[in-house]
Amino acid sequence: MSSTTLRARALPGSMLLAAALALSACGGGGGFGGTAASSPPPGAASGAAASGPQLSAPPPIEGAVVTEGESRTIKFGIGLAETSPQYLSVVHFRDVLAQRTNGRLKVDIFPNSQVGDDKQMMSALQSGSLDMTYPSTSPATALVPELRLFDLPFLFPEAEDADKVLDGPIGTSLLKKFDGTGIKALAWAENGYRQLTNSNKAVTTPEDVKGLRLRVMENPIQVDIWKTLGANPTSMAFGEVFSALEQGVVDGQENPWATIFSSKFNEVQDYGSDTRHVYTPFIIMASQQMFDGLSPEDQAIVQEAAEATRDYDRTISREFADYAKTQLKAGGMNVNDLTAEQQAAFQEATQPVYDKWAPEIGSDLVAEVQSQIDAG
Ligand code: KDG
Repeated sequence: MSSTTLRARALPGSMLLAAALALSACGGGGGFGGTAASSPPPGAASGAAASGPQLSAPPPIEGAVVTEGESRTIKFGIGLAETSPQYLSVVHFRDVLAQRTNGRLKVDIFPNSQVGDDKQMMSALQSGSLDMTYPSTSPATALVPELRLFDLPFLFPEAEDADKVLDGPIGTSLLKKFDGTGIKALAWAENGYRQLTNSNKAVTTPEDVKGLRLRVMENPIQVDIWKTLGANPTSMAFGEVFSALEQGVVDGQENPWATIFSSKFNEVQDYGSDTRHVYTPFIIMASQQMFDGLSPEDQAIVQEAAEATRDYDRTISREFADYAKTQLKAGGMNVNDLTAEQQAAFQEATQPVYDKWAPEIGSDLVAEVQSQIDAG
């Protein structure tokens, strides 16, 4: 056995709050410069509805209102659909800015990768042609290699372990590593635990993965995880995943249940396995050019709005996860959990990935994260 001990194992906690919300799937516009998605009507998050996920309403918006200052519309692109927790949290971001600036700062939201994939949107921030985006950490590792930390399999036993690391000195220092890249990294948020789907068979053991053609995020550790398990991984931008599954270019993919449901992958995938093999954070980020052009007062408001977005996203992401999994099963997807022993077999089988990449990422950083997790 390698020097690195097996990470702490934990059975997934699963909670689900229940109030009622209809998630409006508003149509998005065309390419960039097209019409921004119309957001759910204000207050929709707290409205009762006959069906739909039961999510907490956004918290009350607090903080001083700054009336004086420039007016502008912030162009905010994301990869996920309007029915995703990510989108709803950007709606909250929009509402916080509107209230705290008395309507001066507006936000046009462009979902569904319509203004580009994660990498394209990040380079648009660097050039100043897009103002904000909210990608997974995995495609951002070319800019900040230390973010590969979050591609390590089975690193965080529970989401609260991730919160502790991300909201502490380690997370703060990782956000600062974007300084000088043309991107202002404002806050973390939650994409969530990744689950495996495919169109061939139920997966309960590493053996079942052998030979599966899988789409993975554009990141060498993601490729390595599935190669190590005997699959045939292909890196691909998120916006191409649905059609690749539909056309049989790949057999499967891996994403949180919320994404699998909100992006309708169940329409082209028959099997889902609760593997929880990686916890992926999101990063809420702005163009440095845009951010530097704001007054100090408006910079503070954008920063505080991003932190409010983080908090709300985490709340509804965790509420939505169990709802999405339940809906996928009800809709006919063959969804299986893994026993603790089965999950341990995946953790054991991916230990070589952890052992290979931890020193590359930084043994001290990985050890510091591990000790924070172990400290409970
Ligand atoms: O907006 C985020 C998406 O573009 C993407 O990062 C989601 O986890 C994701 C994936 O699989 O690419």
